[in-house]
Amino acid sequence: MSEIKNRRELIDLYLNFYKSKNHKEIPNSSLIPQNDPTVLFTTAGMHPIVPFLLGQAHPLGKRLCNVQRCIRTGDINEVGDEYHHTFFEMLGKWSLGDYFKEDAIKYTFEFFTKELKLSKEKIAVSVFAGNKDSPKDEESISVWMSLGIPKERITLLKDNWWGPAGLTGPCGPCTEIFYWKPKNIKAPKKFNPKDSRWVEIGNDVLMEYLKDSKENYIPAKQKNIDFGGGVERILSAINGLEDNYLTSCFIPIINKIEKISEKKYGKNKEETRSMRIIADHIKASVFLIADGIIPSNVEHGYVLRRLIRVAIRHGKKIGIKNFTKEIAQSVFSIYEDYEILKKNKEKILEELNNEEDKFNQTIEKGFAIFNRITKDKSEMNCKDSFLLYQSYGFPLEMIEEECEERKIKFSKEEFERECKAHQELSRTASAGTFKSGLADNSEATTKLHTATHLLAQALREVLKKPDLHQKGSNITADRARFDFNFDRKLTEEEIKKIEEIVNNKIKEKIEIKCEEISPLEAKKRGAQGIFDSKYGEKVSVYSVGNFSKEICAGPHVKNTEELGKFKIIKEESSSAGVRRIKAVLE
Ligand code: ALA
Repeated sequence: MSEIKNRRELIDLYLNFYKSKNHKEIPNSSLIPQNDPTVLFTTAGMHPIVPFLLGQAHPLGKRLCNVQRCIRTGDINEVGDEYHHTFFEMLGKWSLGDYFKEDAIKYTFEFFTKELKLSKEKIAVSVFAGNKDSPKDEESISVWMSLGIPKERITLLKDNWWGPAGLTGPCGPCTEIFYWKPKNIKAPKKFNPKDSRWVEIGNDVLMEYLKDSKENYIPAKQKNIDFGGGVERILSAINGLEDNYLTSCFIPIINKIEKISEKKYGKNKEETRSMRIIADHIKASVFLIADGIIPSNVEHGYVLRRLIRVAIRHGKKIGIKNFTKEIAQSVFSIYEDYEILKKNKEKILEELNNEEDKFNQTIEKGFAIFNRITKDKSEMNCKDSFLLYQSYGFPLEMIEEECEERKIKFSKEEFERECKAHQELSRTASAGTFKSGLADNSEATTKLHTATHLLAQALREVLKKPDLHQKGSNITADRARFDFNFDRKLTEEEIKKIEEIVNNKIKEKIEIKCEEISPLEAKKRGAQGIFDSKYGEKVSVYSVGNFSKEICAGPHVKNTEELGKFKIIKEESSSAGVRRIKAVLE
């Protein structure tokens, strides 16, 4: 087995291997995707190359490789165990319509067994089992067998499928490679993917399909390979470690936390969990600030704020305060190869410090109120806890923890009920403001709002652009203005067709439904919009029959028949790559 301990050594070995197979290295891009507003963050190496996966020629050719920084907020609540992270690095390789399954699998196998010298006896793989959209992947099975992987180490899985990363785009079955981690226990003959001692170290996505906005899987003209392998996991596997936080990707941070908290990592379960959360979240925050994000209450900035604040909360649990800057220094020491960290060092430290100060003040104020409202009480009522949370920004987790410590009764269910009641109240209130503020015209605006949903879907269909989305919108009582990503003037014929589709939907008298679901569920159901902006929270998804489904705050009419007649009055350029439509309802 390889002696590699350092992440950069692993990355260099990987890149050199693929360069020797005629791959060209592409840059490690920003964590903020440049051309894809349906996702907040770069979650895999393939994000920046979607246009090339779709057929555009890449200036560096058909074989690419890189290491890409990634953020996944999807399992943020899992962070705290041995192997979940929000920030990680992904090794990637791509074939853009060049080699396919056989070579992809052979390269992957060669890298792991020859370069990293992993024993074949400890390798297992999974292959796509087939479903209604795509058949069982027989070819991958025979390639793995030709490489000497026995049948009982090849498992067929229905969910061996990857992508698309956003709502639509390239995707396909995948084949994953697993490694048996324990050093002193022999790998079982038969592979059981549920046994967590088998750890996934790489994934070859065999991109044969394009998913459209109607959930159809269309065979792609260009078949691609998209490989991804997590640096932290691979390092941990090749070093026989049961815990990614013990690899060189984390150990300097963990050591720093140990030093300032005077606590030992691994000794106490809860404290170890807090240390991991601090290490992960501060690392992710450092990289986000380097990529231009600052803490705020919306979108990327909101995620950053949450990461920093959760880290601070866990700092409190292990008895440390004003630590984010110091932890950040240890992040710099691990990632010295990132120019972007060097360049933005001062800014990163300043932003972390500011946010920590702000949050400390919030907590201080919150504690004063907390003490006042719980004085001589054995119970915290839901109105008070809601006030603390909503008006003073005191985190719910802290309310729970403080109540527990002081033996004050607190019901999370009642708190959540109160939250919900309040949400409904404020919704009604804002609908009220809406009505009175716009006097007689509120109805007109509501109608135009619904019409823009129909317009967006009609545009997608007529322009055959499933990834078309809203770039901006402004609605007055007289007209709707809708900006979208498209790079040429629409023809008269296209405009006519769009109007016709919208008007047909109006005639069909379709009911508009609203559901409150999680962003993840919204994504699963194919809704348009931004998904992981406020993880954990519910979003409103408005559906117009099967025609349109969008995350939106509303308000909307109840049935399309209320809309009247839809007409486009202007189509013009708004900015580079963005067109603007003005439309009315007559
Ligand atoms: N894009 C693939 C993944 O993230 C390789 O697993």
